[in-house]
Amino acid sequence: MVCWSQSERSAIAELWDKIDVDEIGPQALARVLIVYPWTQRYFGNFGNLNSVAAILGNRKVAAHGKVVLNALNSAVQNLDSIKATYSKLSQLHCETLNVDPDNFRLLADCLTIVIATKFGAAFTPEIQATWQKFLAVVVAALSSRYF
Ligand code: HEG
Repeated sequence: MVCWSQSERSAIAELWDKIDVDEIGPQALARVLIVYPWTQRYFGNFGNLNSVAAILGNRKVAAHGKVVLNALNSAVQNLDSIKATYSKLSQLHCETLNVDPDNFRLLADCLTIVIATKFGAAFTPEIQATWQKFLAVVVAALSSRYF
C-alpha cells in the first residue's frame, strides 16, 4: 500500500494539470523508440521507424503516445488504487502484447526527461522526486500481472 502525503498529492495534481497529453505523449513514446531501438519490435504495424525523423513524423507513434499518456490520467485520478486500476492493462501487456516489463521503466524515464525539458526550472527536484515516486508505482502496477 502506497502512502501519499497531501503535498505529494497536490504536486502530482498540479503537474498533471499543466501537461498537454497530446504534446508530451507523442514526444515520450518517440523518445523511447529512438533511445531504445529494440522497443520498435512491438510496433511492427506502425510503418516506417527507420530513422529519428521517421519516428518523430510517424502519426501512429504520435497517436499511440497520446493513448499511453491518457492512460496515465487514470492513475493520477486513482492514486490510492493504481494497482487495481491497471490490473487489466497489465494483463494485456503481459499475455497479449508480450511487452517485456523492463520497458515500462524506460518509458517512465523518457517521460520524465520530456517533462524536465518542457518545464525546465519549474520541474524542481522536489517535484521530480514525487513524480518519479508516482511513476514507480505506475510501473509496478503495470508489471503486477506478470508475476
Ligand atoms: Mg502500452 C497498447 C498504456 C507502456 C507497447 N498501452 C496500450 C494501450 C494502452 C497502453 C492504454 C491500449 C490498450 C487497449 O487497446 O486496450 N502502455 C500503456 C502505459 C504504459 C505503456 C500506461 C506505460 C506507462 N506499452 C508500453 C511500453 C510498450 C508498450 C513500454 C513497449 C515498449 N502498448 C504497447 C503496444 C500496444 C499497447 C505494442 C498495442 C498498440 C497497438 O497495436 O495499437
